[in-house]
Amino acid sequence: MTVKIILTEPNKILRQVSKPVERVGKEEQKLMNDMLETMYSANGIGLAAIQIGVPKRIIVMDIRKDENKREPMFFVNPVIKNKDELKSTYEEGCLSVPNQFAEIDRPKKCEVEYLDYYGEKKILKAEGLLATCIQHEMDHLEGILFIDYLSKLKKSMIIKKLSKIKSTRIVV
Ligand code: GNR
Ligand code: NI
Repeated sequence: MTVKIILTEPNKILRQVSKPVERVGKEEQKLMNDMLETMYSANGIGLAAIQIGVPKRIIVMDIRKDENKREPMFFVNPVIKNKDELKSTYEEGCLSVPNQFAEIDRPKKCEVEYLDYYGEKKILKAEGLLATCIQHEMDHLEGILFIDYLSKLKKSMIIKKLSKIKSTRIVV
């Protein structure tokens, strides 16, 4: 497993729409392992492949903060089936928008259909942080970042700050 460099805003690659995976093979599994390693080493709870520069519809997540109790989740070609009318607000951050946080409203619950690490079809009912995180990650697959939901002023202030530092960050 390899720790990869996480791309950060305003890197244009993050705005690409990721492509569906045709088959979950060795290459995809290796990518998922690298993504997981990269996510853990950056202390994130989720990571989309595009964040390490690969435009495939693949997400890894582990919303448990406890290092001793890891529960990695893998999502290939995820599709949201049901979105709750009810919204919930969560203070979001993003490894591609370092050190910036904002409250974002998203559907409180959702159902996700996806392929797992072994290419098997699964359905997950998510709520709370899990629902927030999966929706945040699925936005990455469409080239969307949480700052896109903020006012023009707030968004441009964040991009201005980030533009001053290097556009890539080495994750140790
Ligand atoms: O590590 C992360 N934490 C987080 C907190 C609230 C809402 C979403 C997230 S996802 C983020 C990792 C990341 O950027 N994934 O794309
Ligand atoms: Ni993110």
